[in-house]
Amino acid sequence: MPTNQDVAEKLNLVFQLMQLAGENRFKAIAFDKASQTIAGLSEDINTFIENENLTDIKGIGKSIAQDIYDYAKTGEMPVLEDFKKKVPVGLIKWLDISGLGPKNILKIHQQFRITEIDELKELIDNGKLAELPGLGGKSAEKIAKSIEWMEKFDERCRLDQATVIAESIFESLKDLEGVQQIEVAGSLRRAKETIGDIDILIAAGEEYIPELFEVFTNHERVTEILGKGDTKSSVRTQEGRQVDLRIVKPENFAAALMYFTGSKEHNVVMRSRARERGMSLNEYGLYKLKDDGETNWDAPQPFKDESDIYKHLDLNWVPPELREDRGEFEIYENQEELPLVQESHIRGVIHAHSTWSDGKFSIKEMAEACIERGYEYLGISDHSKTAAYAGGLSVDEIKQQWEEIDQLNEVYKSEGKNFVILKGIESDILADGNLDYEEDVLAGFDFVIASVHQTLDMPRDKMMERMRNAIKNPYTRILGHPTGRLLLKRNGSDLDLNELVALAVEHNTAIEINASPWRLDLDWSYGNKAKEVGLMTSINPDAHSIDGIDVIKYGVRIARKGKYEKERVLNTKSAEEVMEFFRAR
Ligand code: DGT
Ligand code: CA
Ligand code: CA
Ligand code: ZN
Repeated sequence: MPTNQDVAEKLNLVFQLMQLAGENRFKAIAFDKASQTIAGLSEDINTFIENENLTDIKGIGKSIAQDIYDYAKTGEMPVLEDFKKKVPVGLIKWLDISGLGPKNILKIHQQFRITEIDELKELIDNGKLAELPGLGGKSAEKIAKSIEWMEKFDERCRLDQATVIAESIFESLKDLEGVQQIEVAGSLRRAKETIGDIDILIAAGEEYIPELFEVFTNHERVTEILGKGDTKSSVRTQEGRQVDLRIVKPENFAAALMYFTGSKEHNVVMRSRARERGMSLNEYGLYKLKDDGETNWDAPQPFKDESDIYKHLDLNWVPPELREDRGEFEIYENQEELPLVQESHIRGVIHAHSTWSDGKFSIKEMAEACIERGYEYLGISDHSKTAAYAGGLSVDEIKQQWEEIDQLNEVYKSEGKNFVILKGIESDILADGNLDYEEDVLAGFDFVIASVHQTLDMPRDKMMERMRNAIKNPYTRILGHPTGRLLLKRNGSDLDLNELVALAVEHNTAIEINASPWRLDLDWSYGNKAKEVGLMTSINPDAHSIDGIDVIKYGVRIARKGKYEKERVLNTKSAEEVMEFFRAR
């Protein structure tokens, strides 16, 4: 019996090979989407296979369903075998080489019969690639450079890394002459947890383009110019990130912004909504369709911003974070907006470490940093005793810490400050799901965050059992970083997160969105389930330093992406309301 992962991988392979084979883009994207859906599916795919109801899963059409049935029955997926005959699997890696599109990859392969990147490097070194018609020495050099970079740097980076780079380039461009509008687009505007390349879009008159590109390619972060055309220029920064700058005519800006914000999946639905309404949507605008179904470029539909374009398609404006084709169309067809959480709603900090365990600053210093930032409370949660490597607290130390917190709170009170420190702990979830202290100790905290820090790789059923016990524990008020993943470094525990979300609601426990850009855990993609069952979350910085408090902004973006309304974010509430939630058990 195939696992969900097996099926997802096979479908992804089809997607990649289709790209290489120059197959119709929509067809290819359908496989990509089906693959992602199944990888994120909480139920066992075999249940659907046995019941022959795969098409009940959103994003799985009839034909892909058939491919999966065939695969389950025979161990082979005919569509995949077909494409494997057309293009060798080894070429997939080549798709990551910037400056080398699927067409050229296939051409090189057919000419030289090679499939490995090492062989490609050899071809470049001995000058053979440059002799291939249509390529030349310049391209060969560029490809060599790309390979070098690719091997040196990961293909994606974290949200915070991309944000820092994008902000500095954005700042250097935004006030230049001729810039009428400027926005970051792509996955960064959508707040994906990892970013491939950074996309920036400018509206400017044609006469300004050369100078704008000049400034862009001379930015201090830029180490290499990957491409420079009439309207698009790409660079590599010293961090190894690619940044694309596109400059469009002011009248095309809104359509281009929508197009380059994506996601691809969102765009596909938008385009089909346009066609259903006799229109064609592209990166330039919205146009009437001619009788033969072609775009009538002489019949543009008026719009001044993204919102107008959505209106034409009977939708309200969709916040960029939600543009993933995960239910946003149903929502914004009917609703003006969702009351999503915003950074300005956050009133306090929950989940922070101090020098009592592995934090860099004292409780007082952390508290002062919170006050400076306008927060009304700080929920200190140092590590518990089992986390000895992280300076976990003994029962004695806990008592001393409580005294310190009481004293500090006295001072704030006498000074008339609207600020309070809450006594928490980040208790390890032990292997059997128990918390780390006896009941009488646990009862003394204002709140307990329960987190797994060791043995993350138990089999799914064992891990679920462990989590279930932790959630059922009446002292658990927040489940911390549920999967334990470290983005681009380590996969998290194997868990049924949909079930976990439901369990948390059943036991009136919150699950945090750990705002550390390494984690962003709980993942936003469980937001639909969370919304359905009414999960309470808390956007927690897991701060180990003062700077560490400021990652809350990434957590907010991920929470928005997960469709969390302000109401369902614990730390948008007052200290009293938060305490009420902690006590309600
Ligand atoms: P990334 O860079 O991998 O983190 O993800 P994105 O979403 O930024 O992707 P990117 O940079 O390749 O393209 C930016 C946006 O442009 C993408 O979200 C949607 C749009 N776009 C690019 N290529 C296509 C395409 O082939 N079809 C459609 N529908 N949209 C595309
Ligand atoms: Ca991008
Ligand atoms: Ca891009
Ligand atoms: Zn932790």
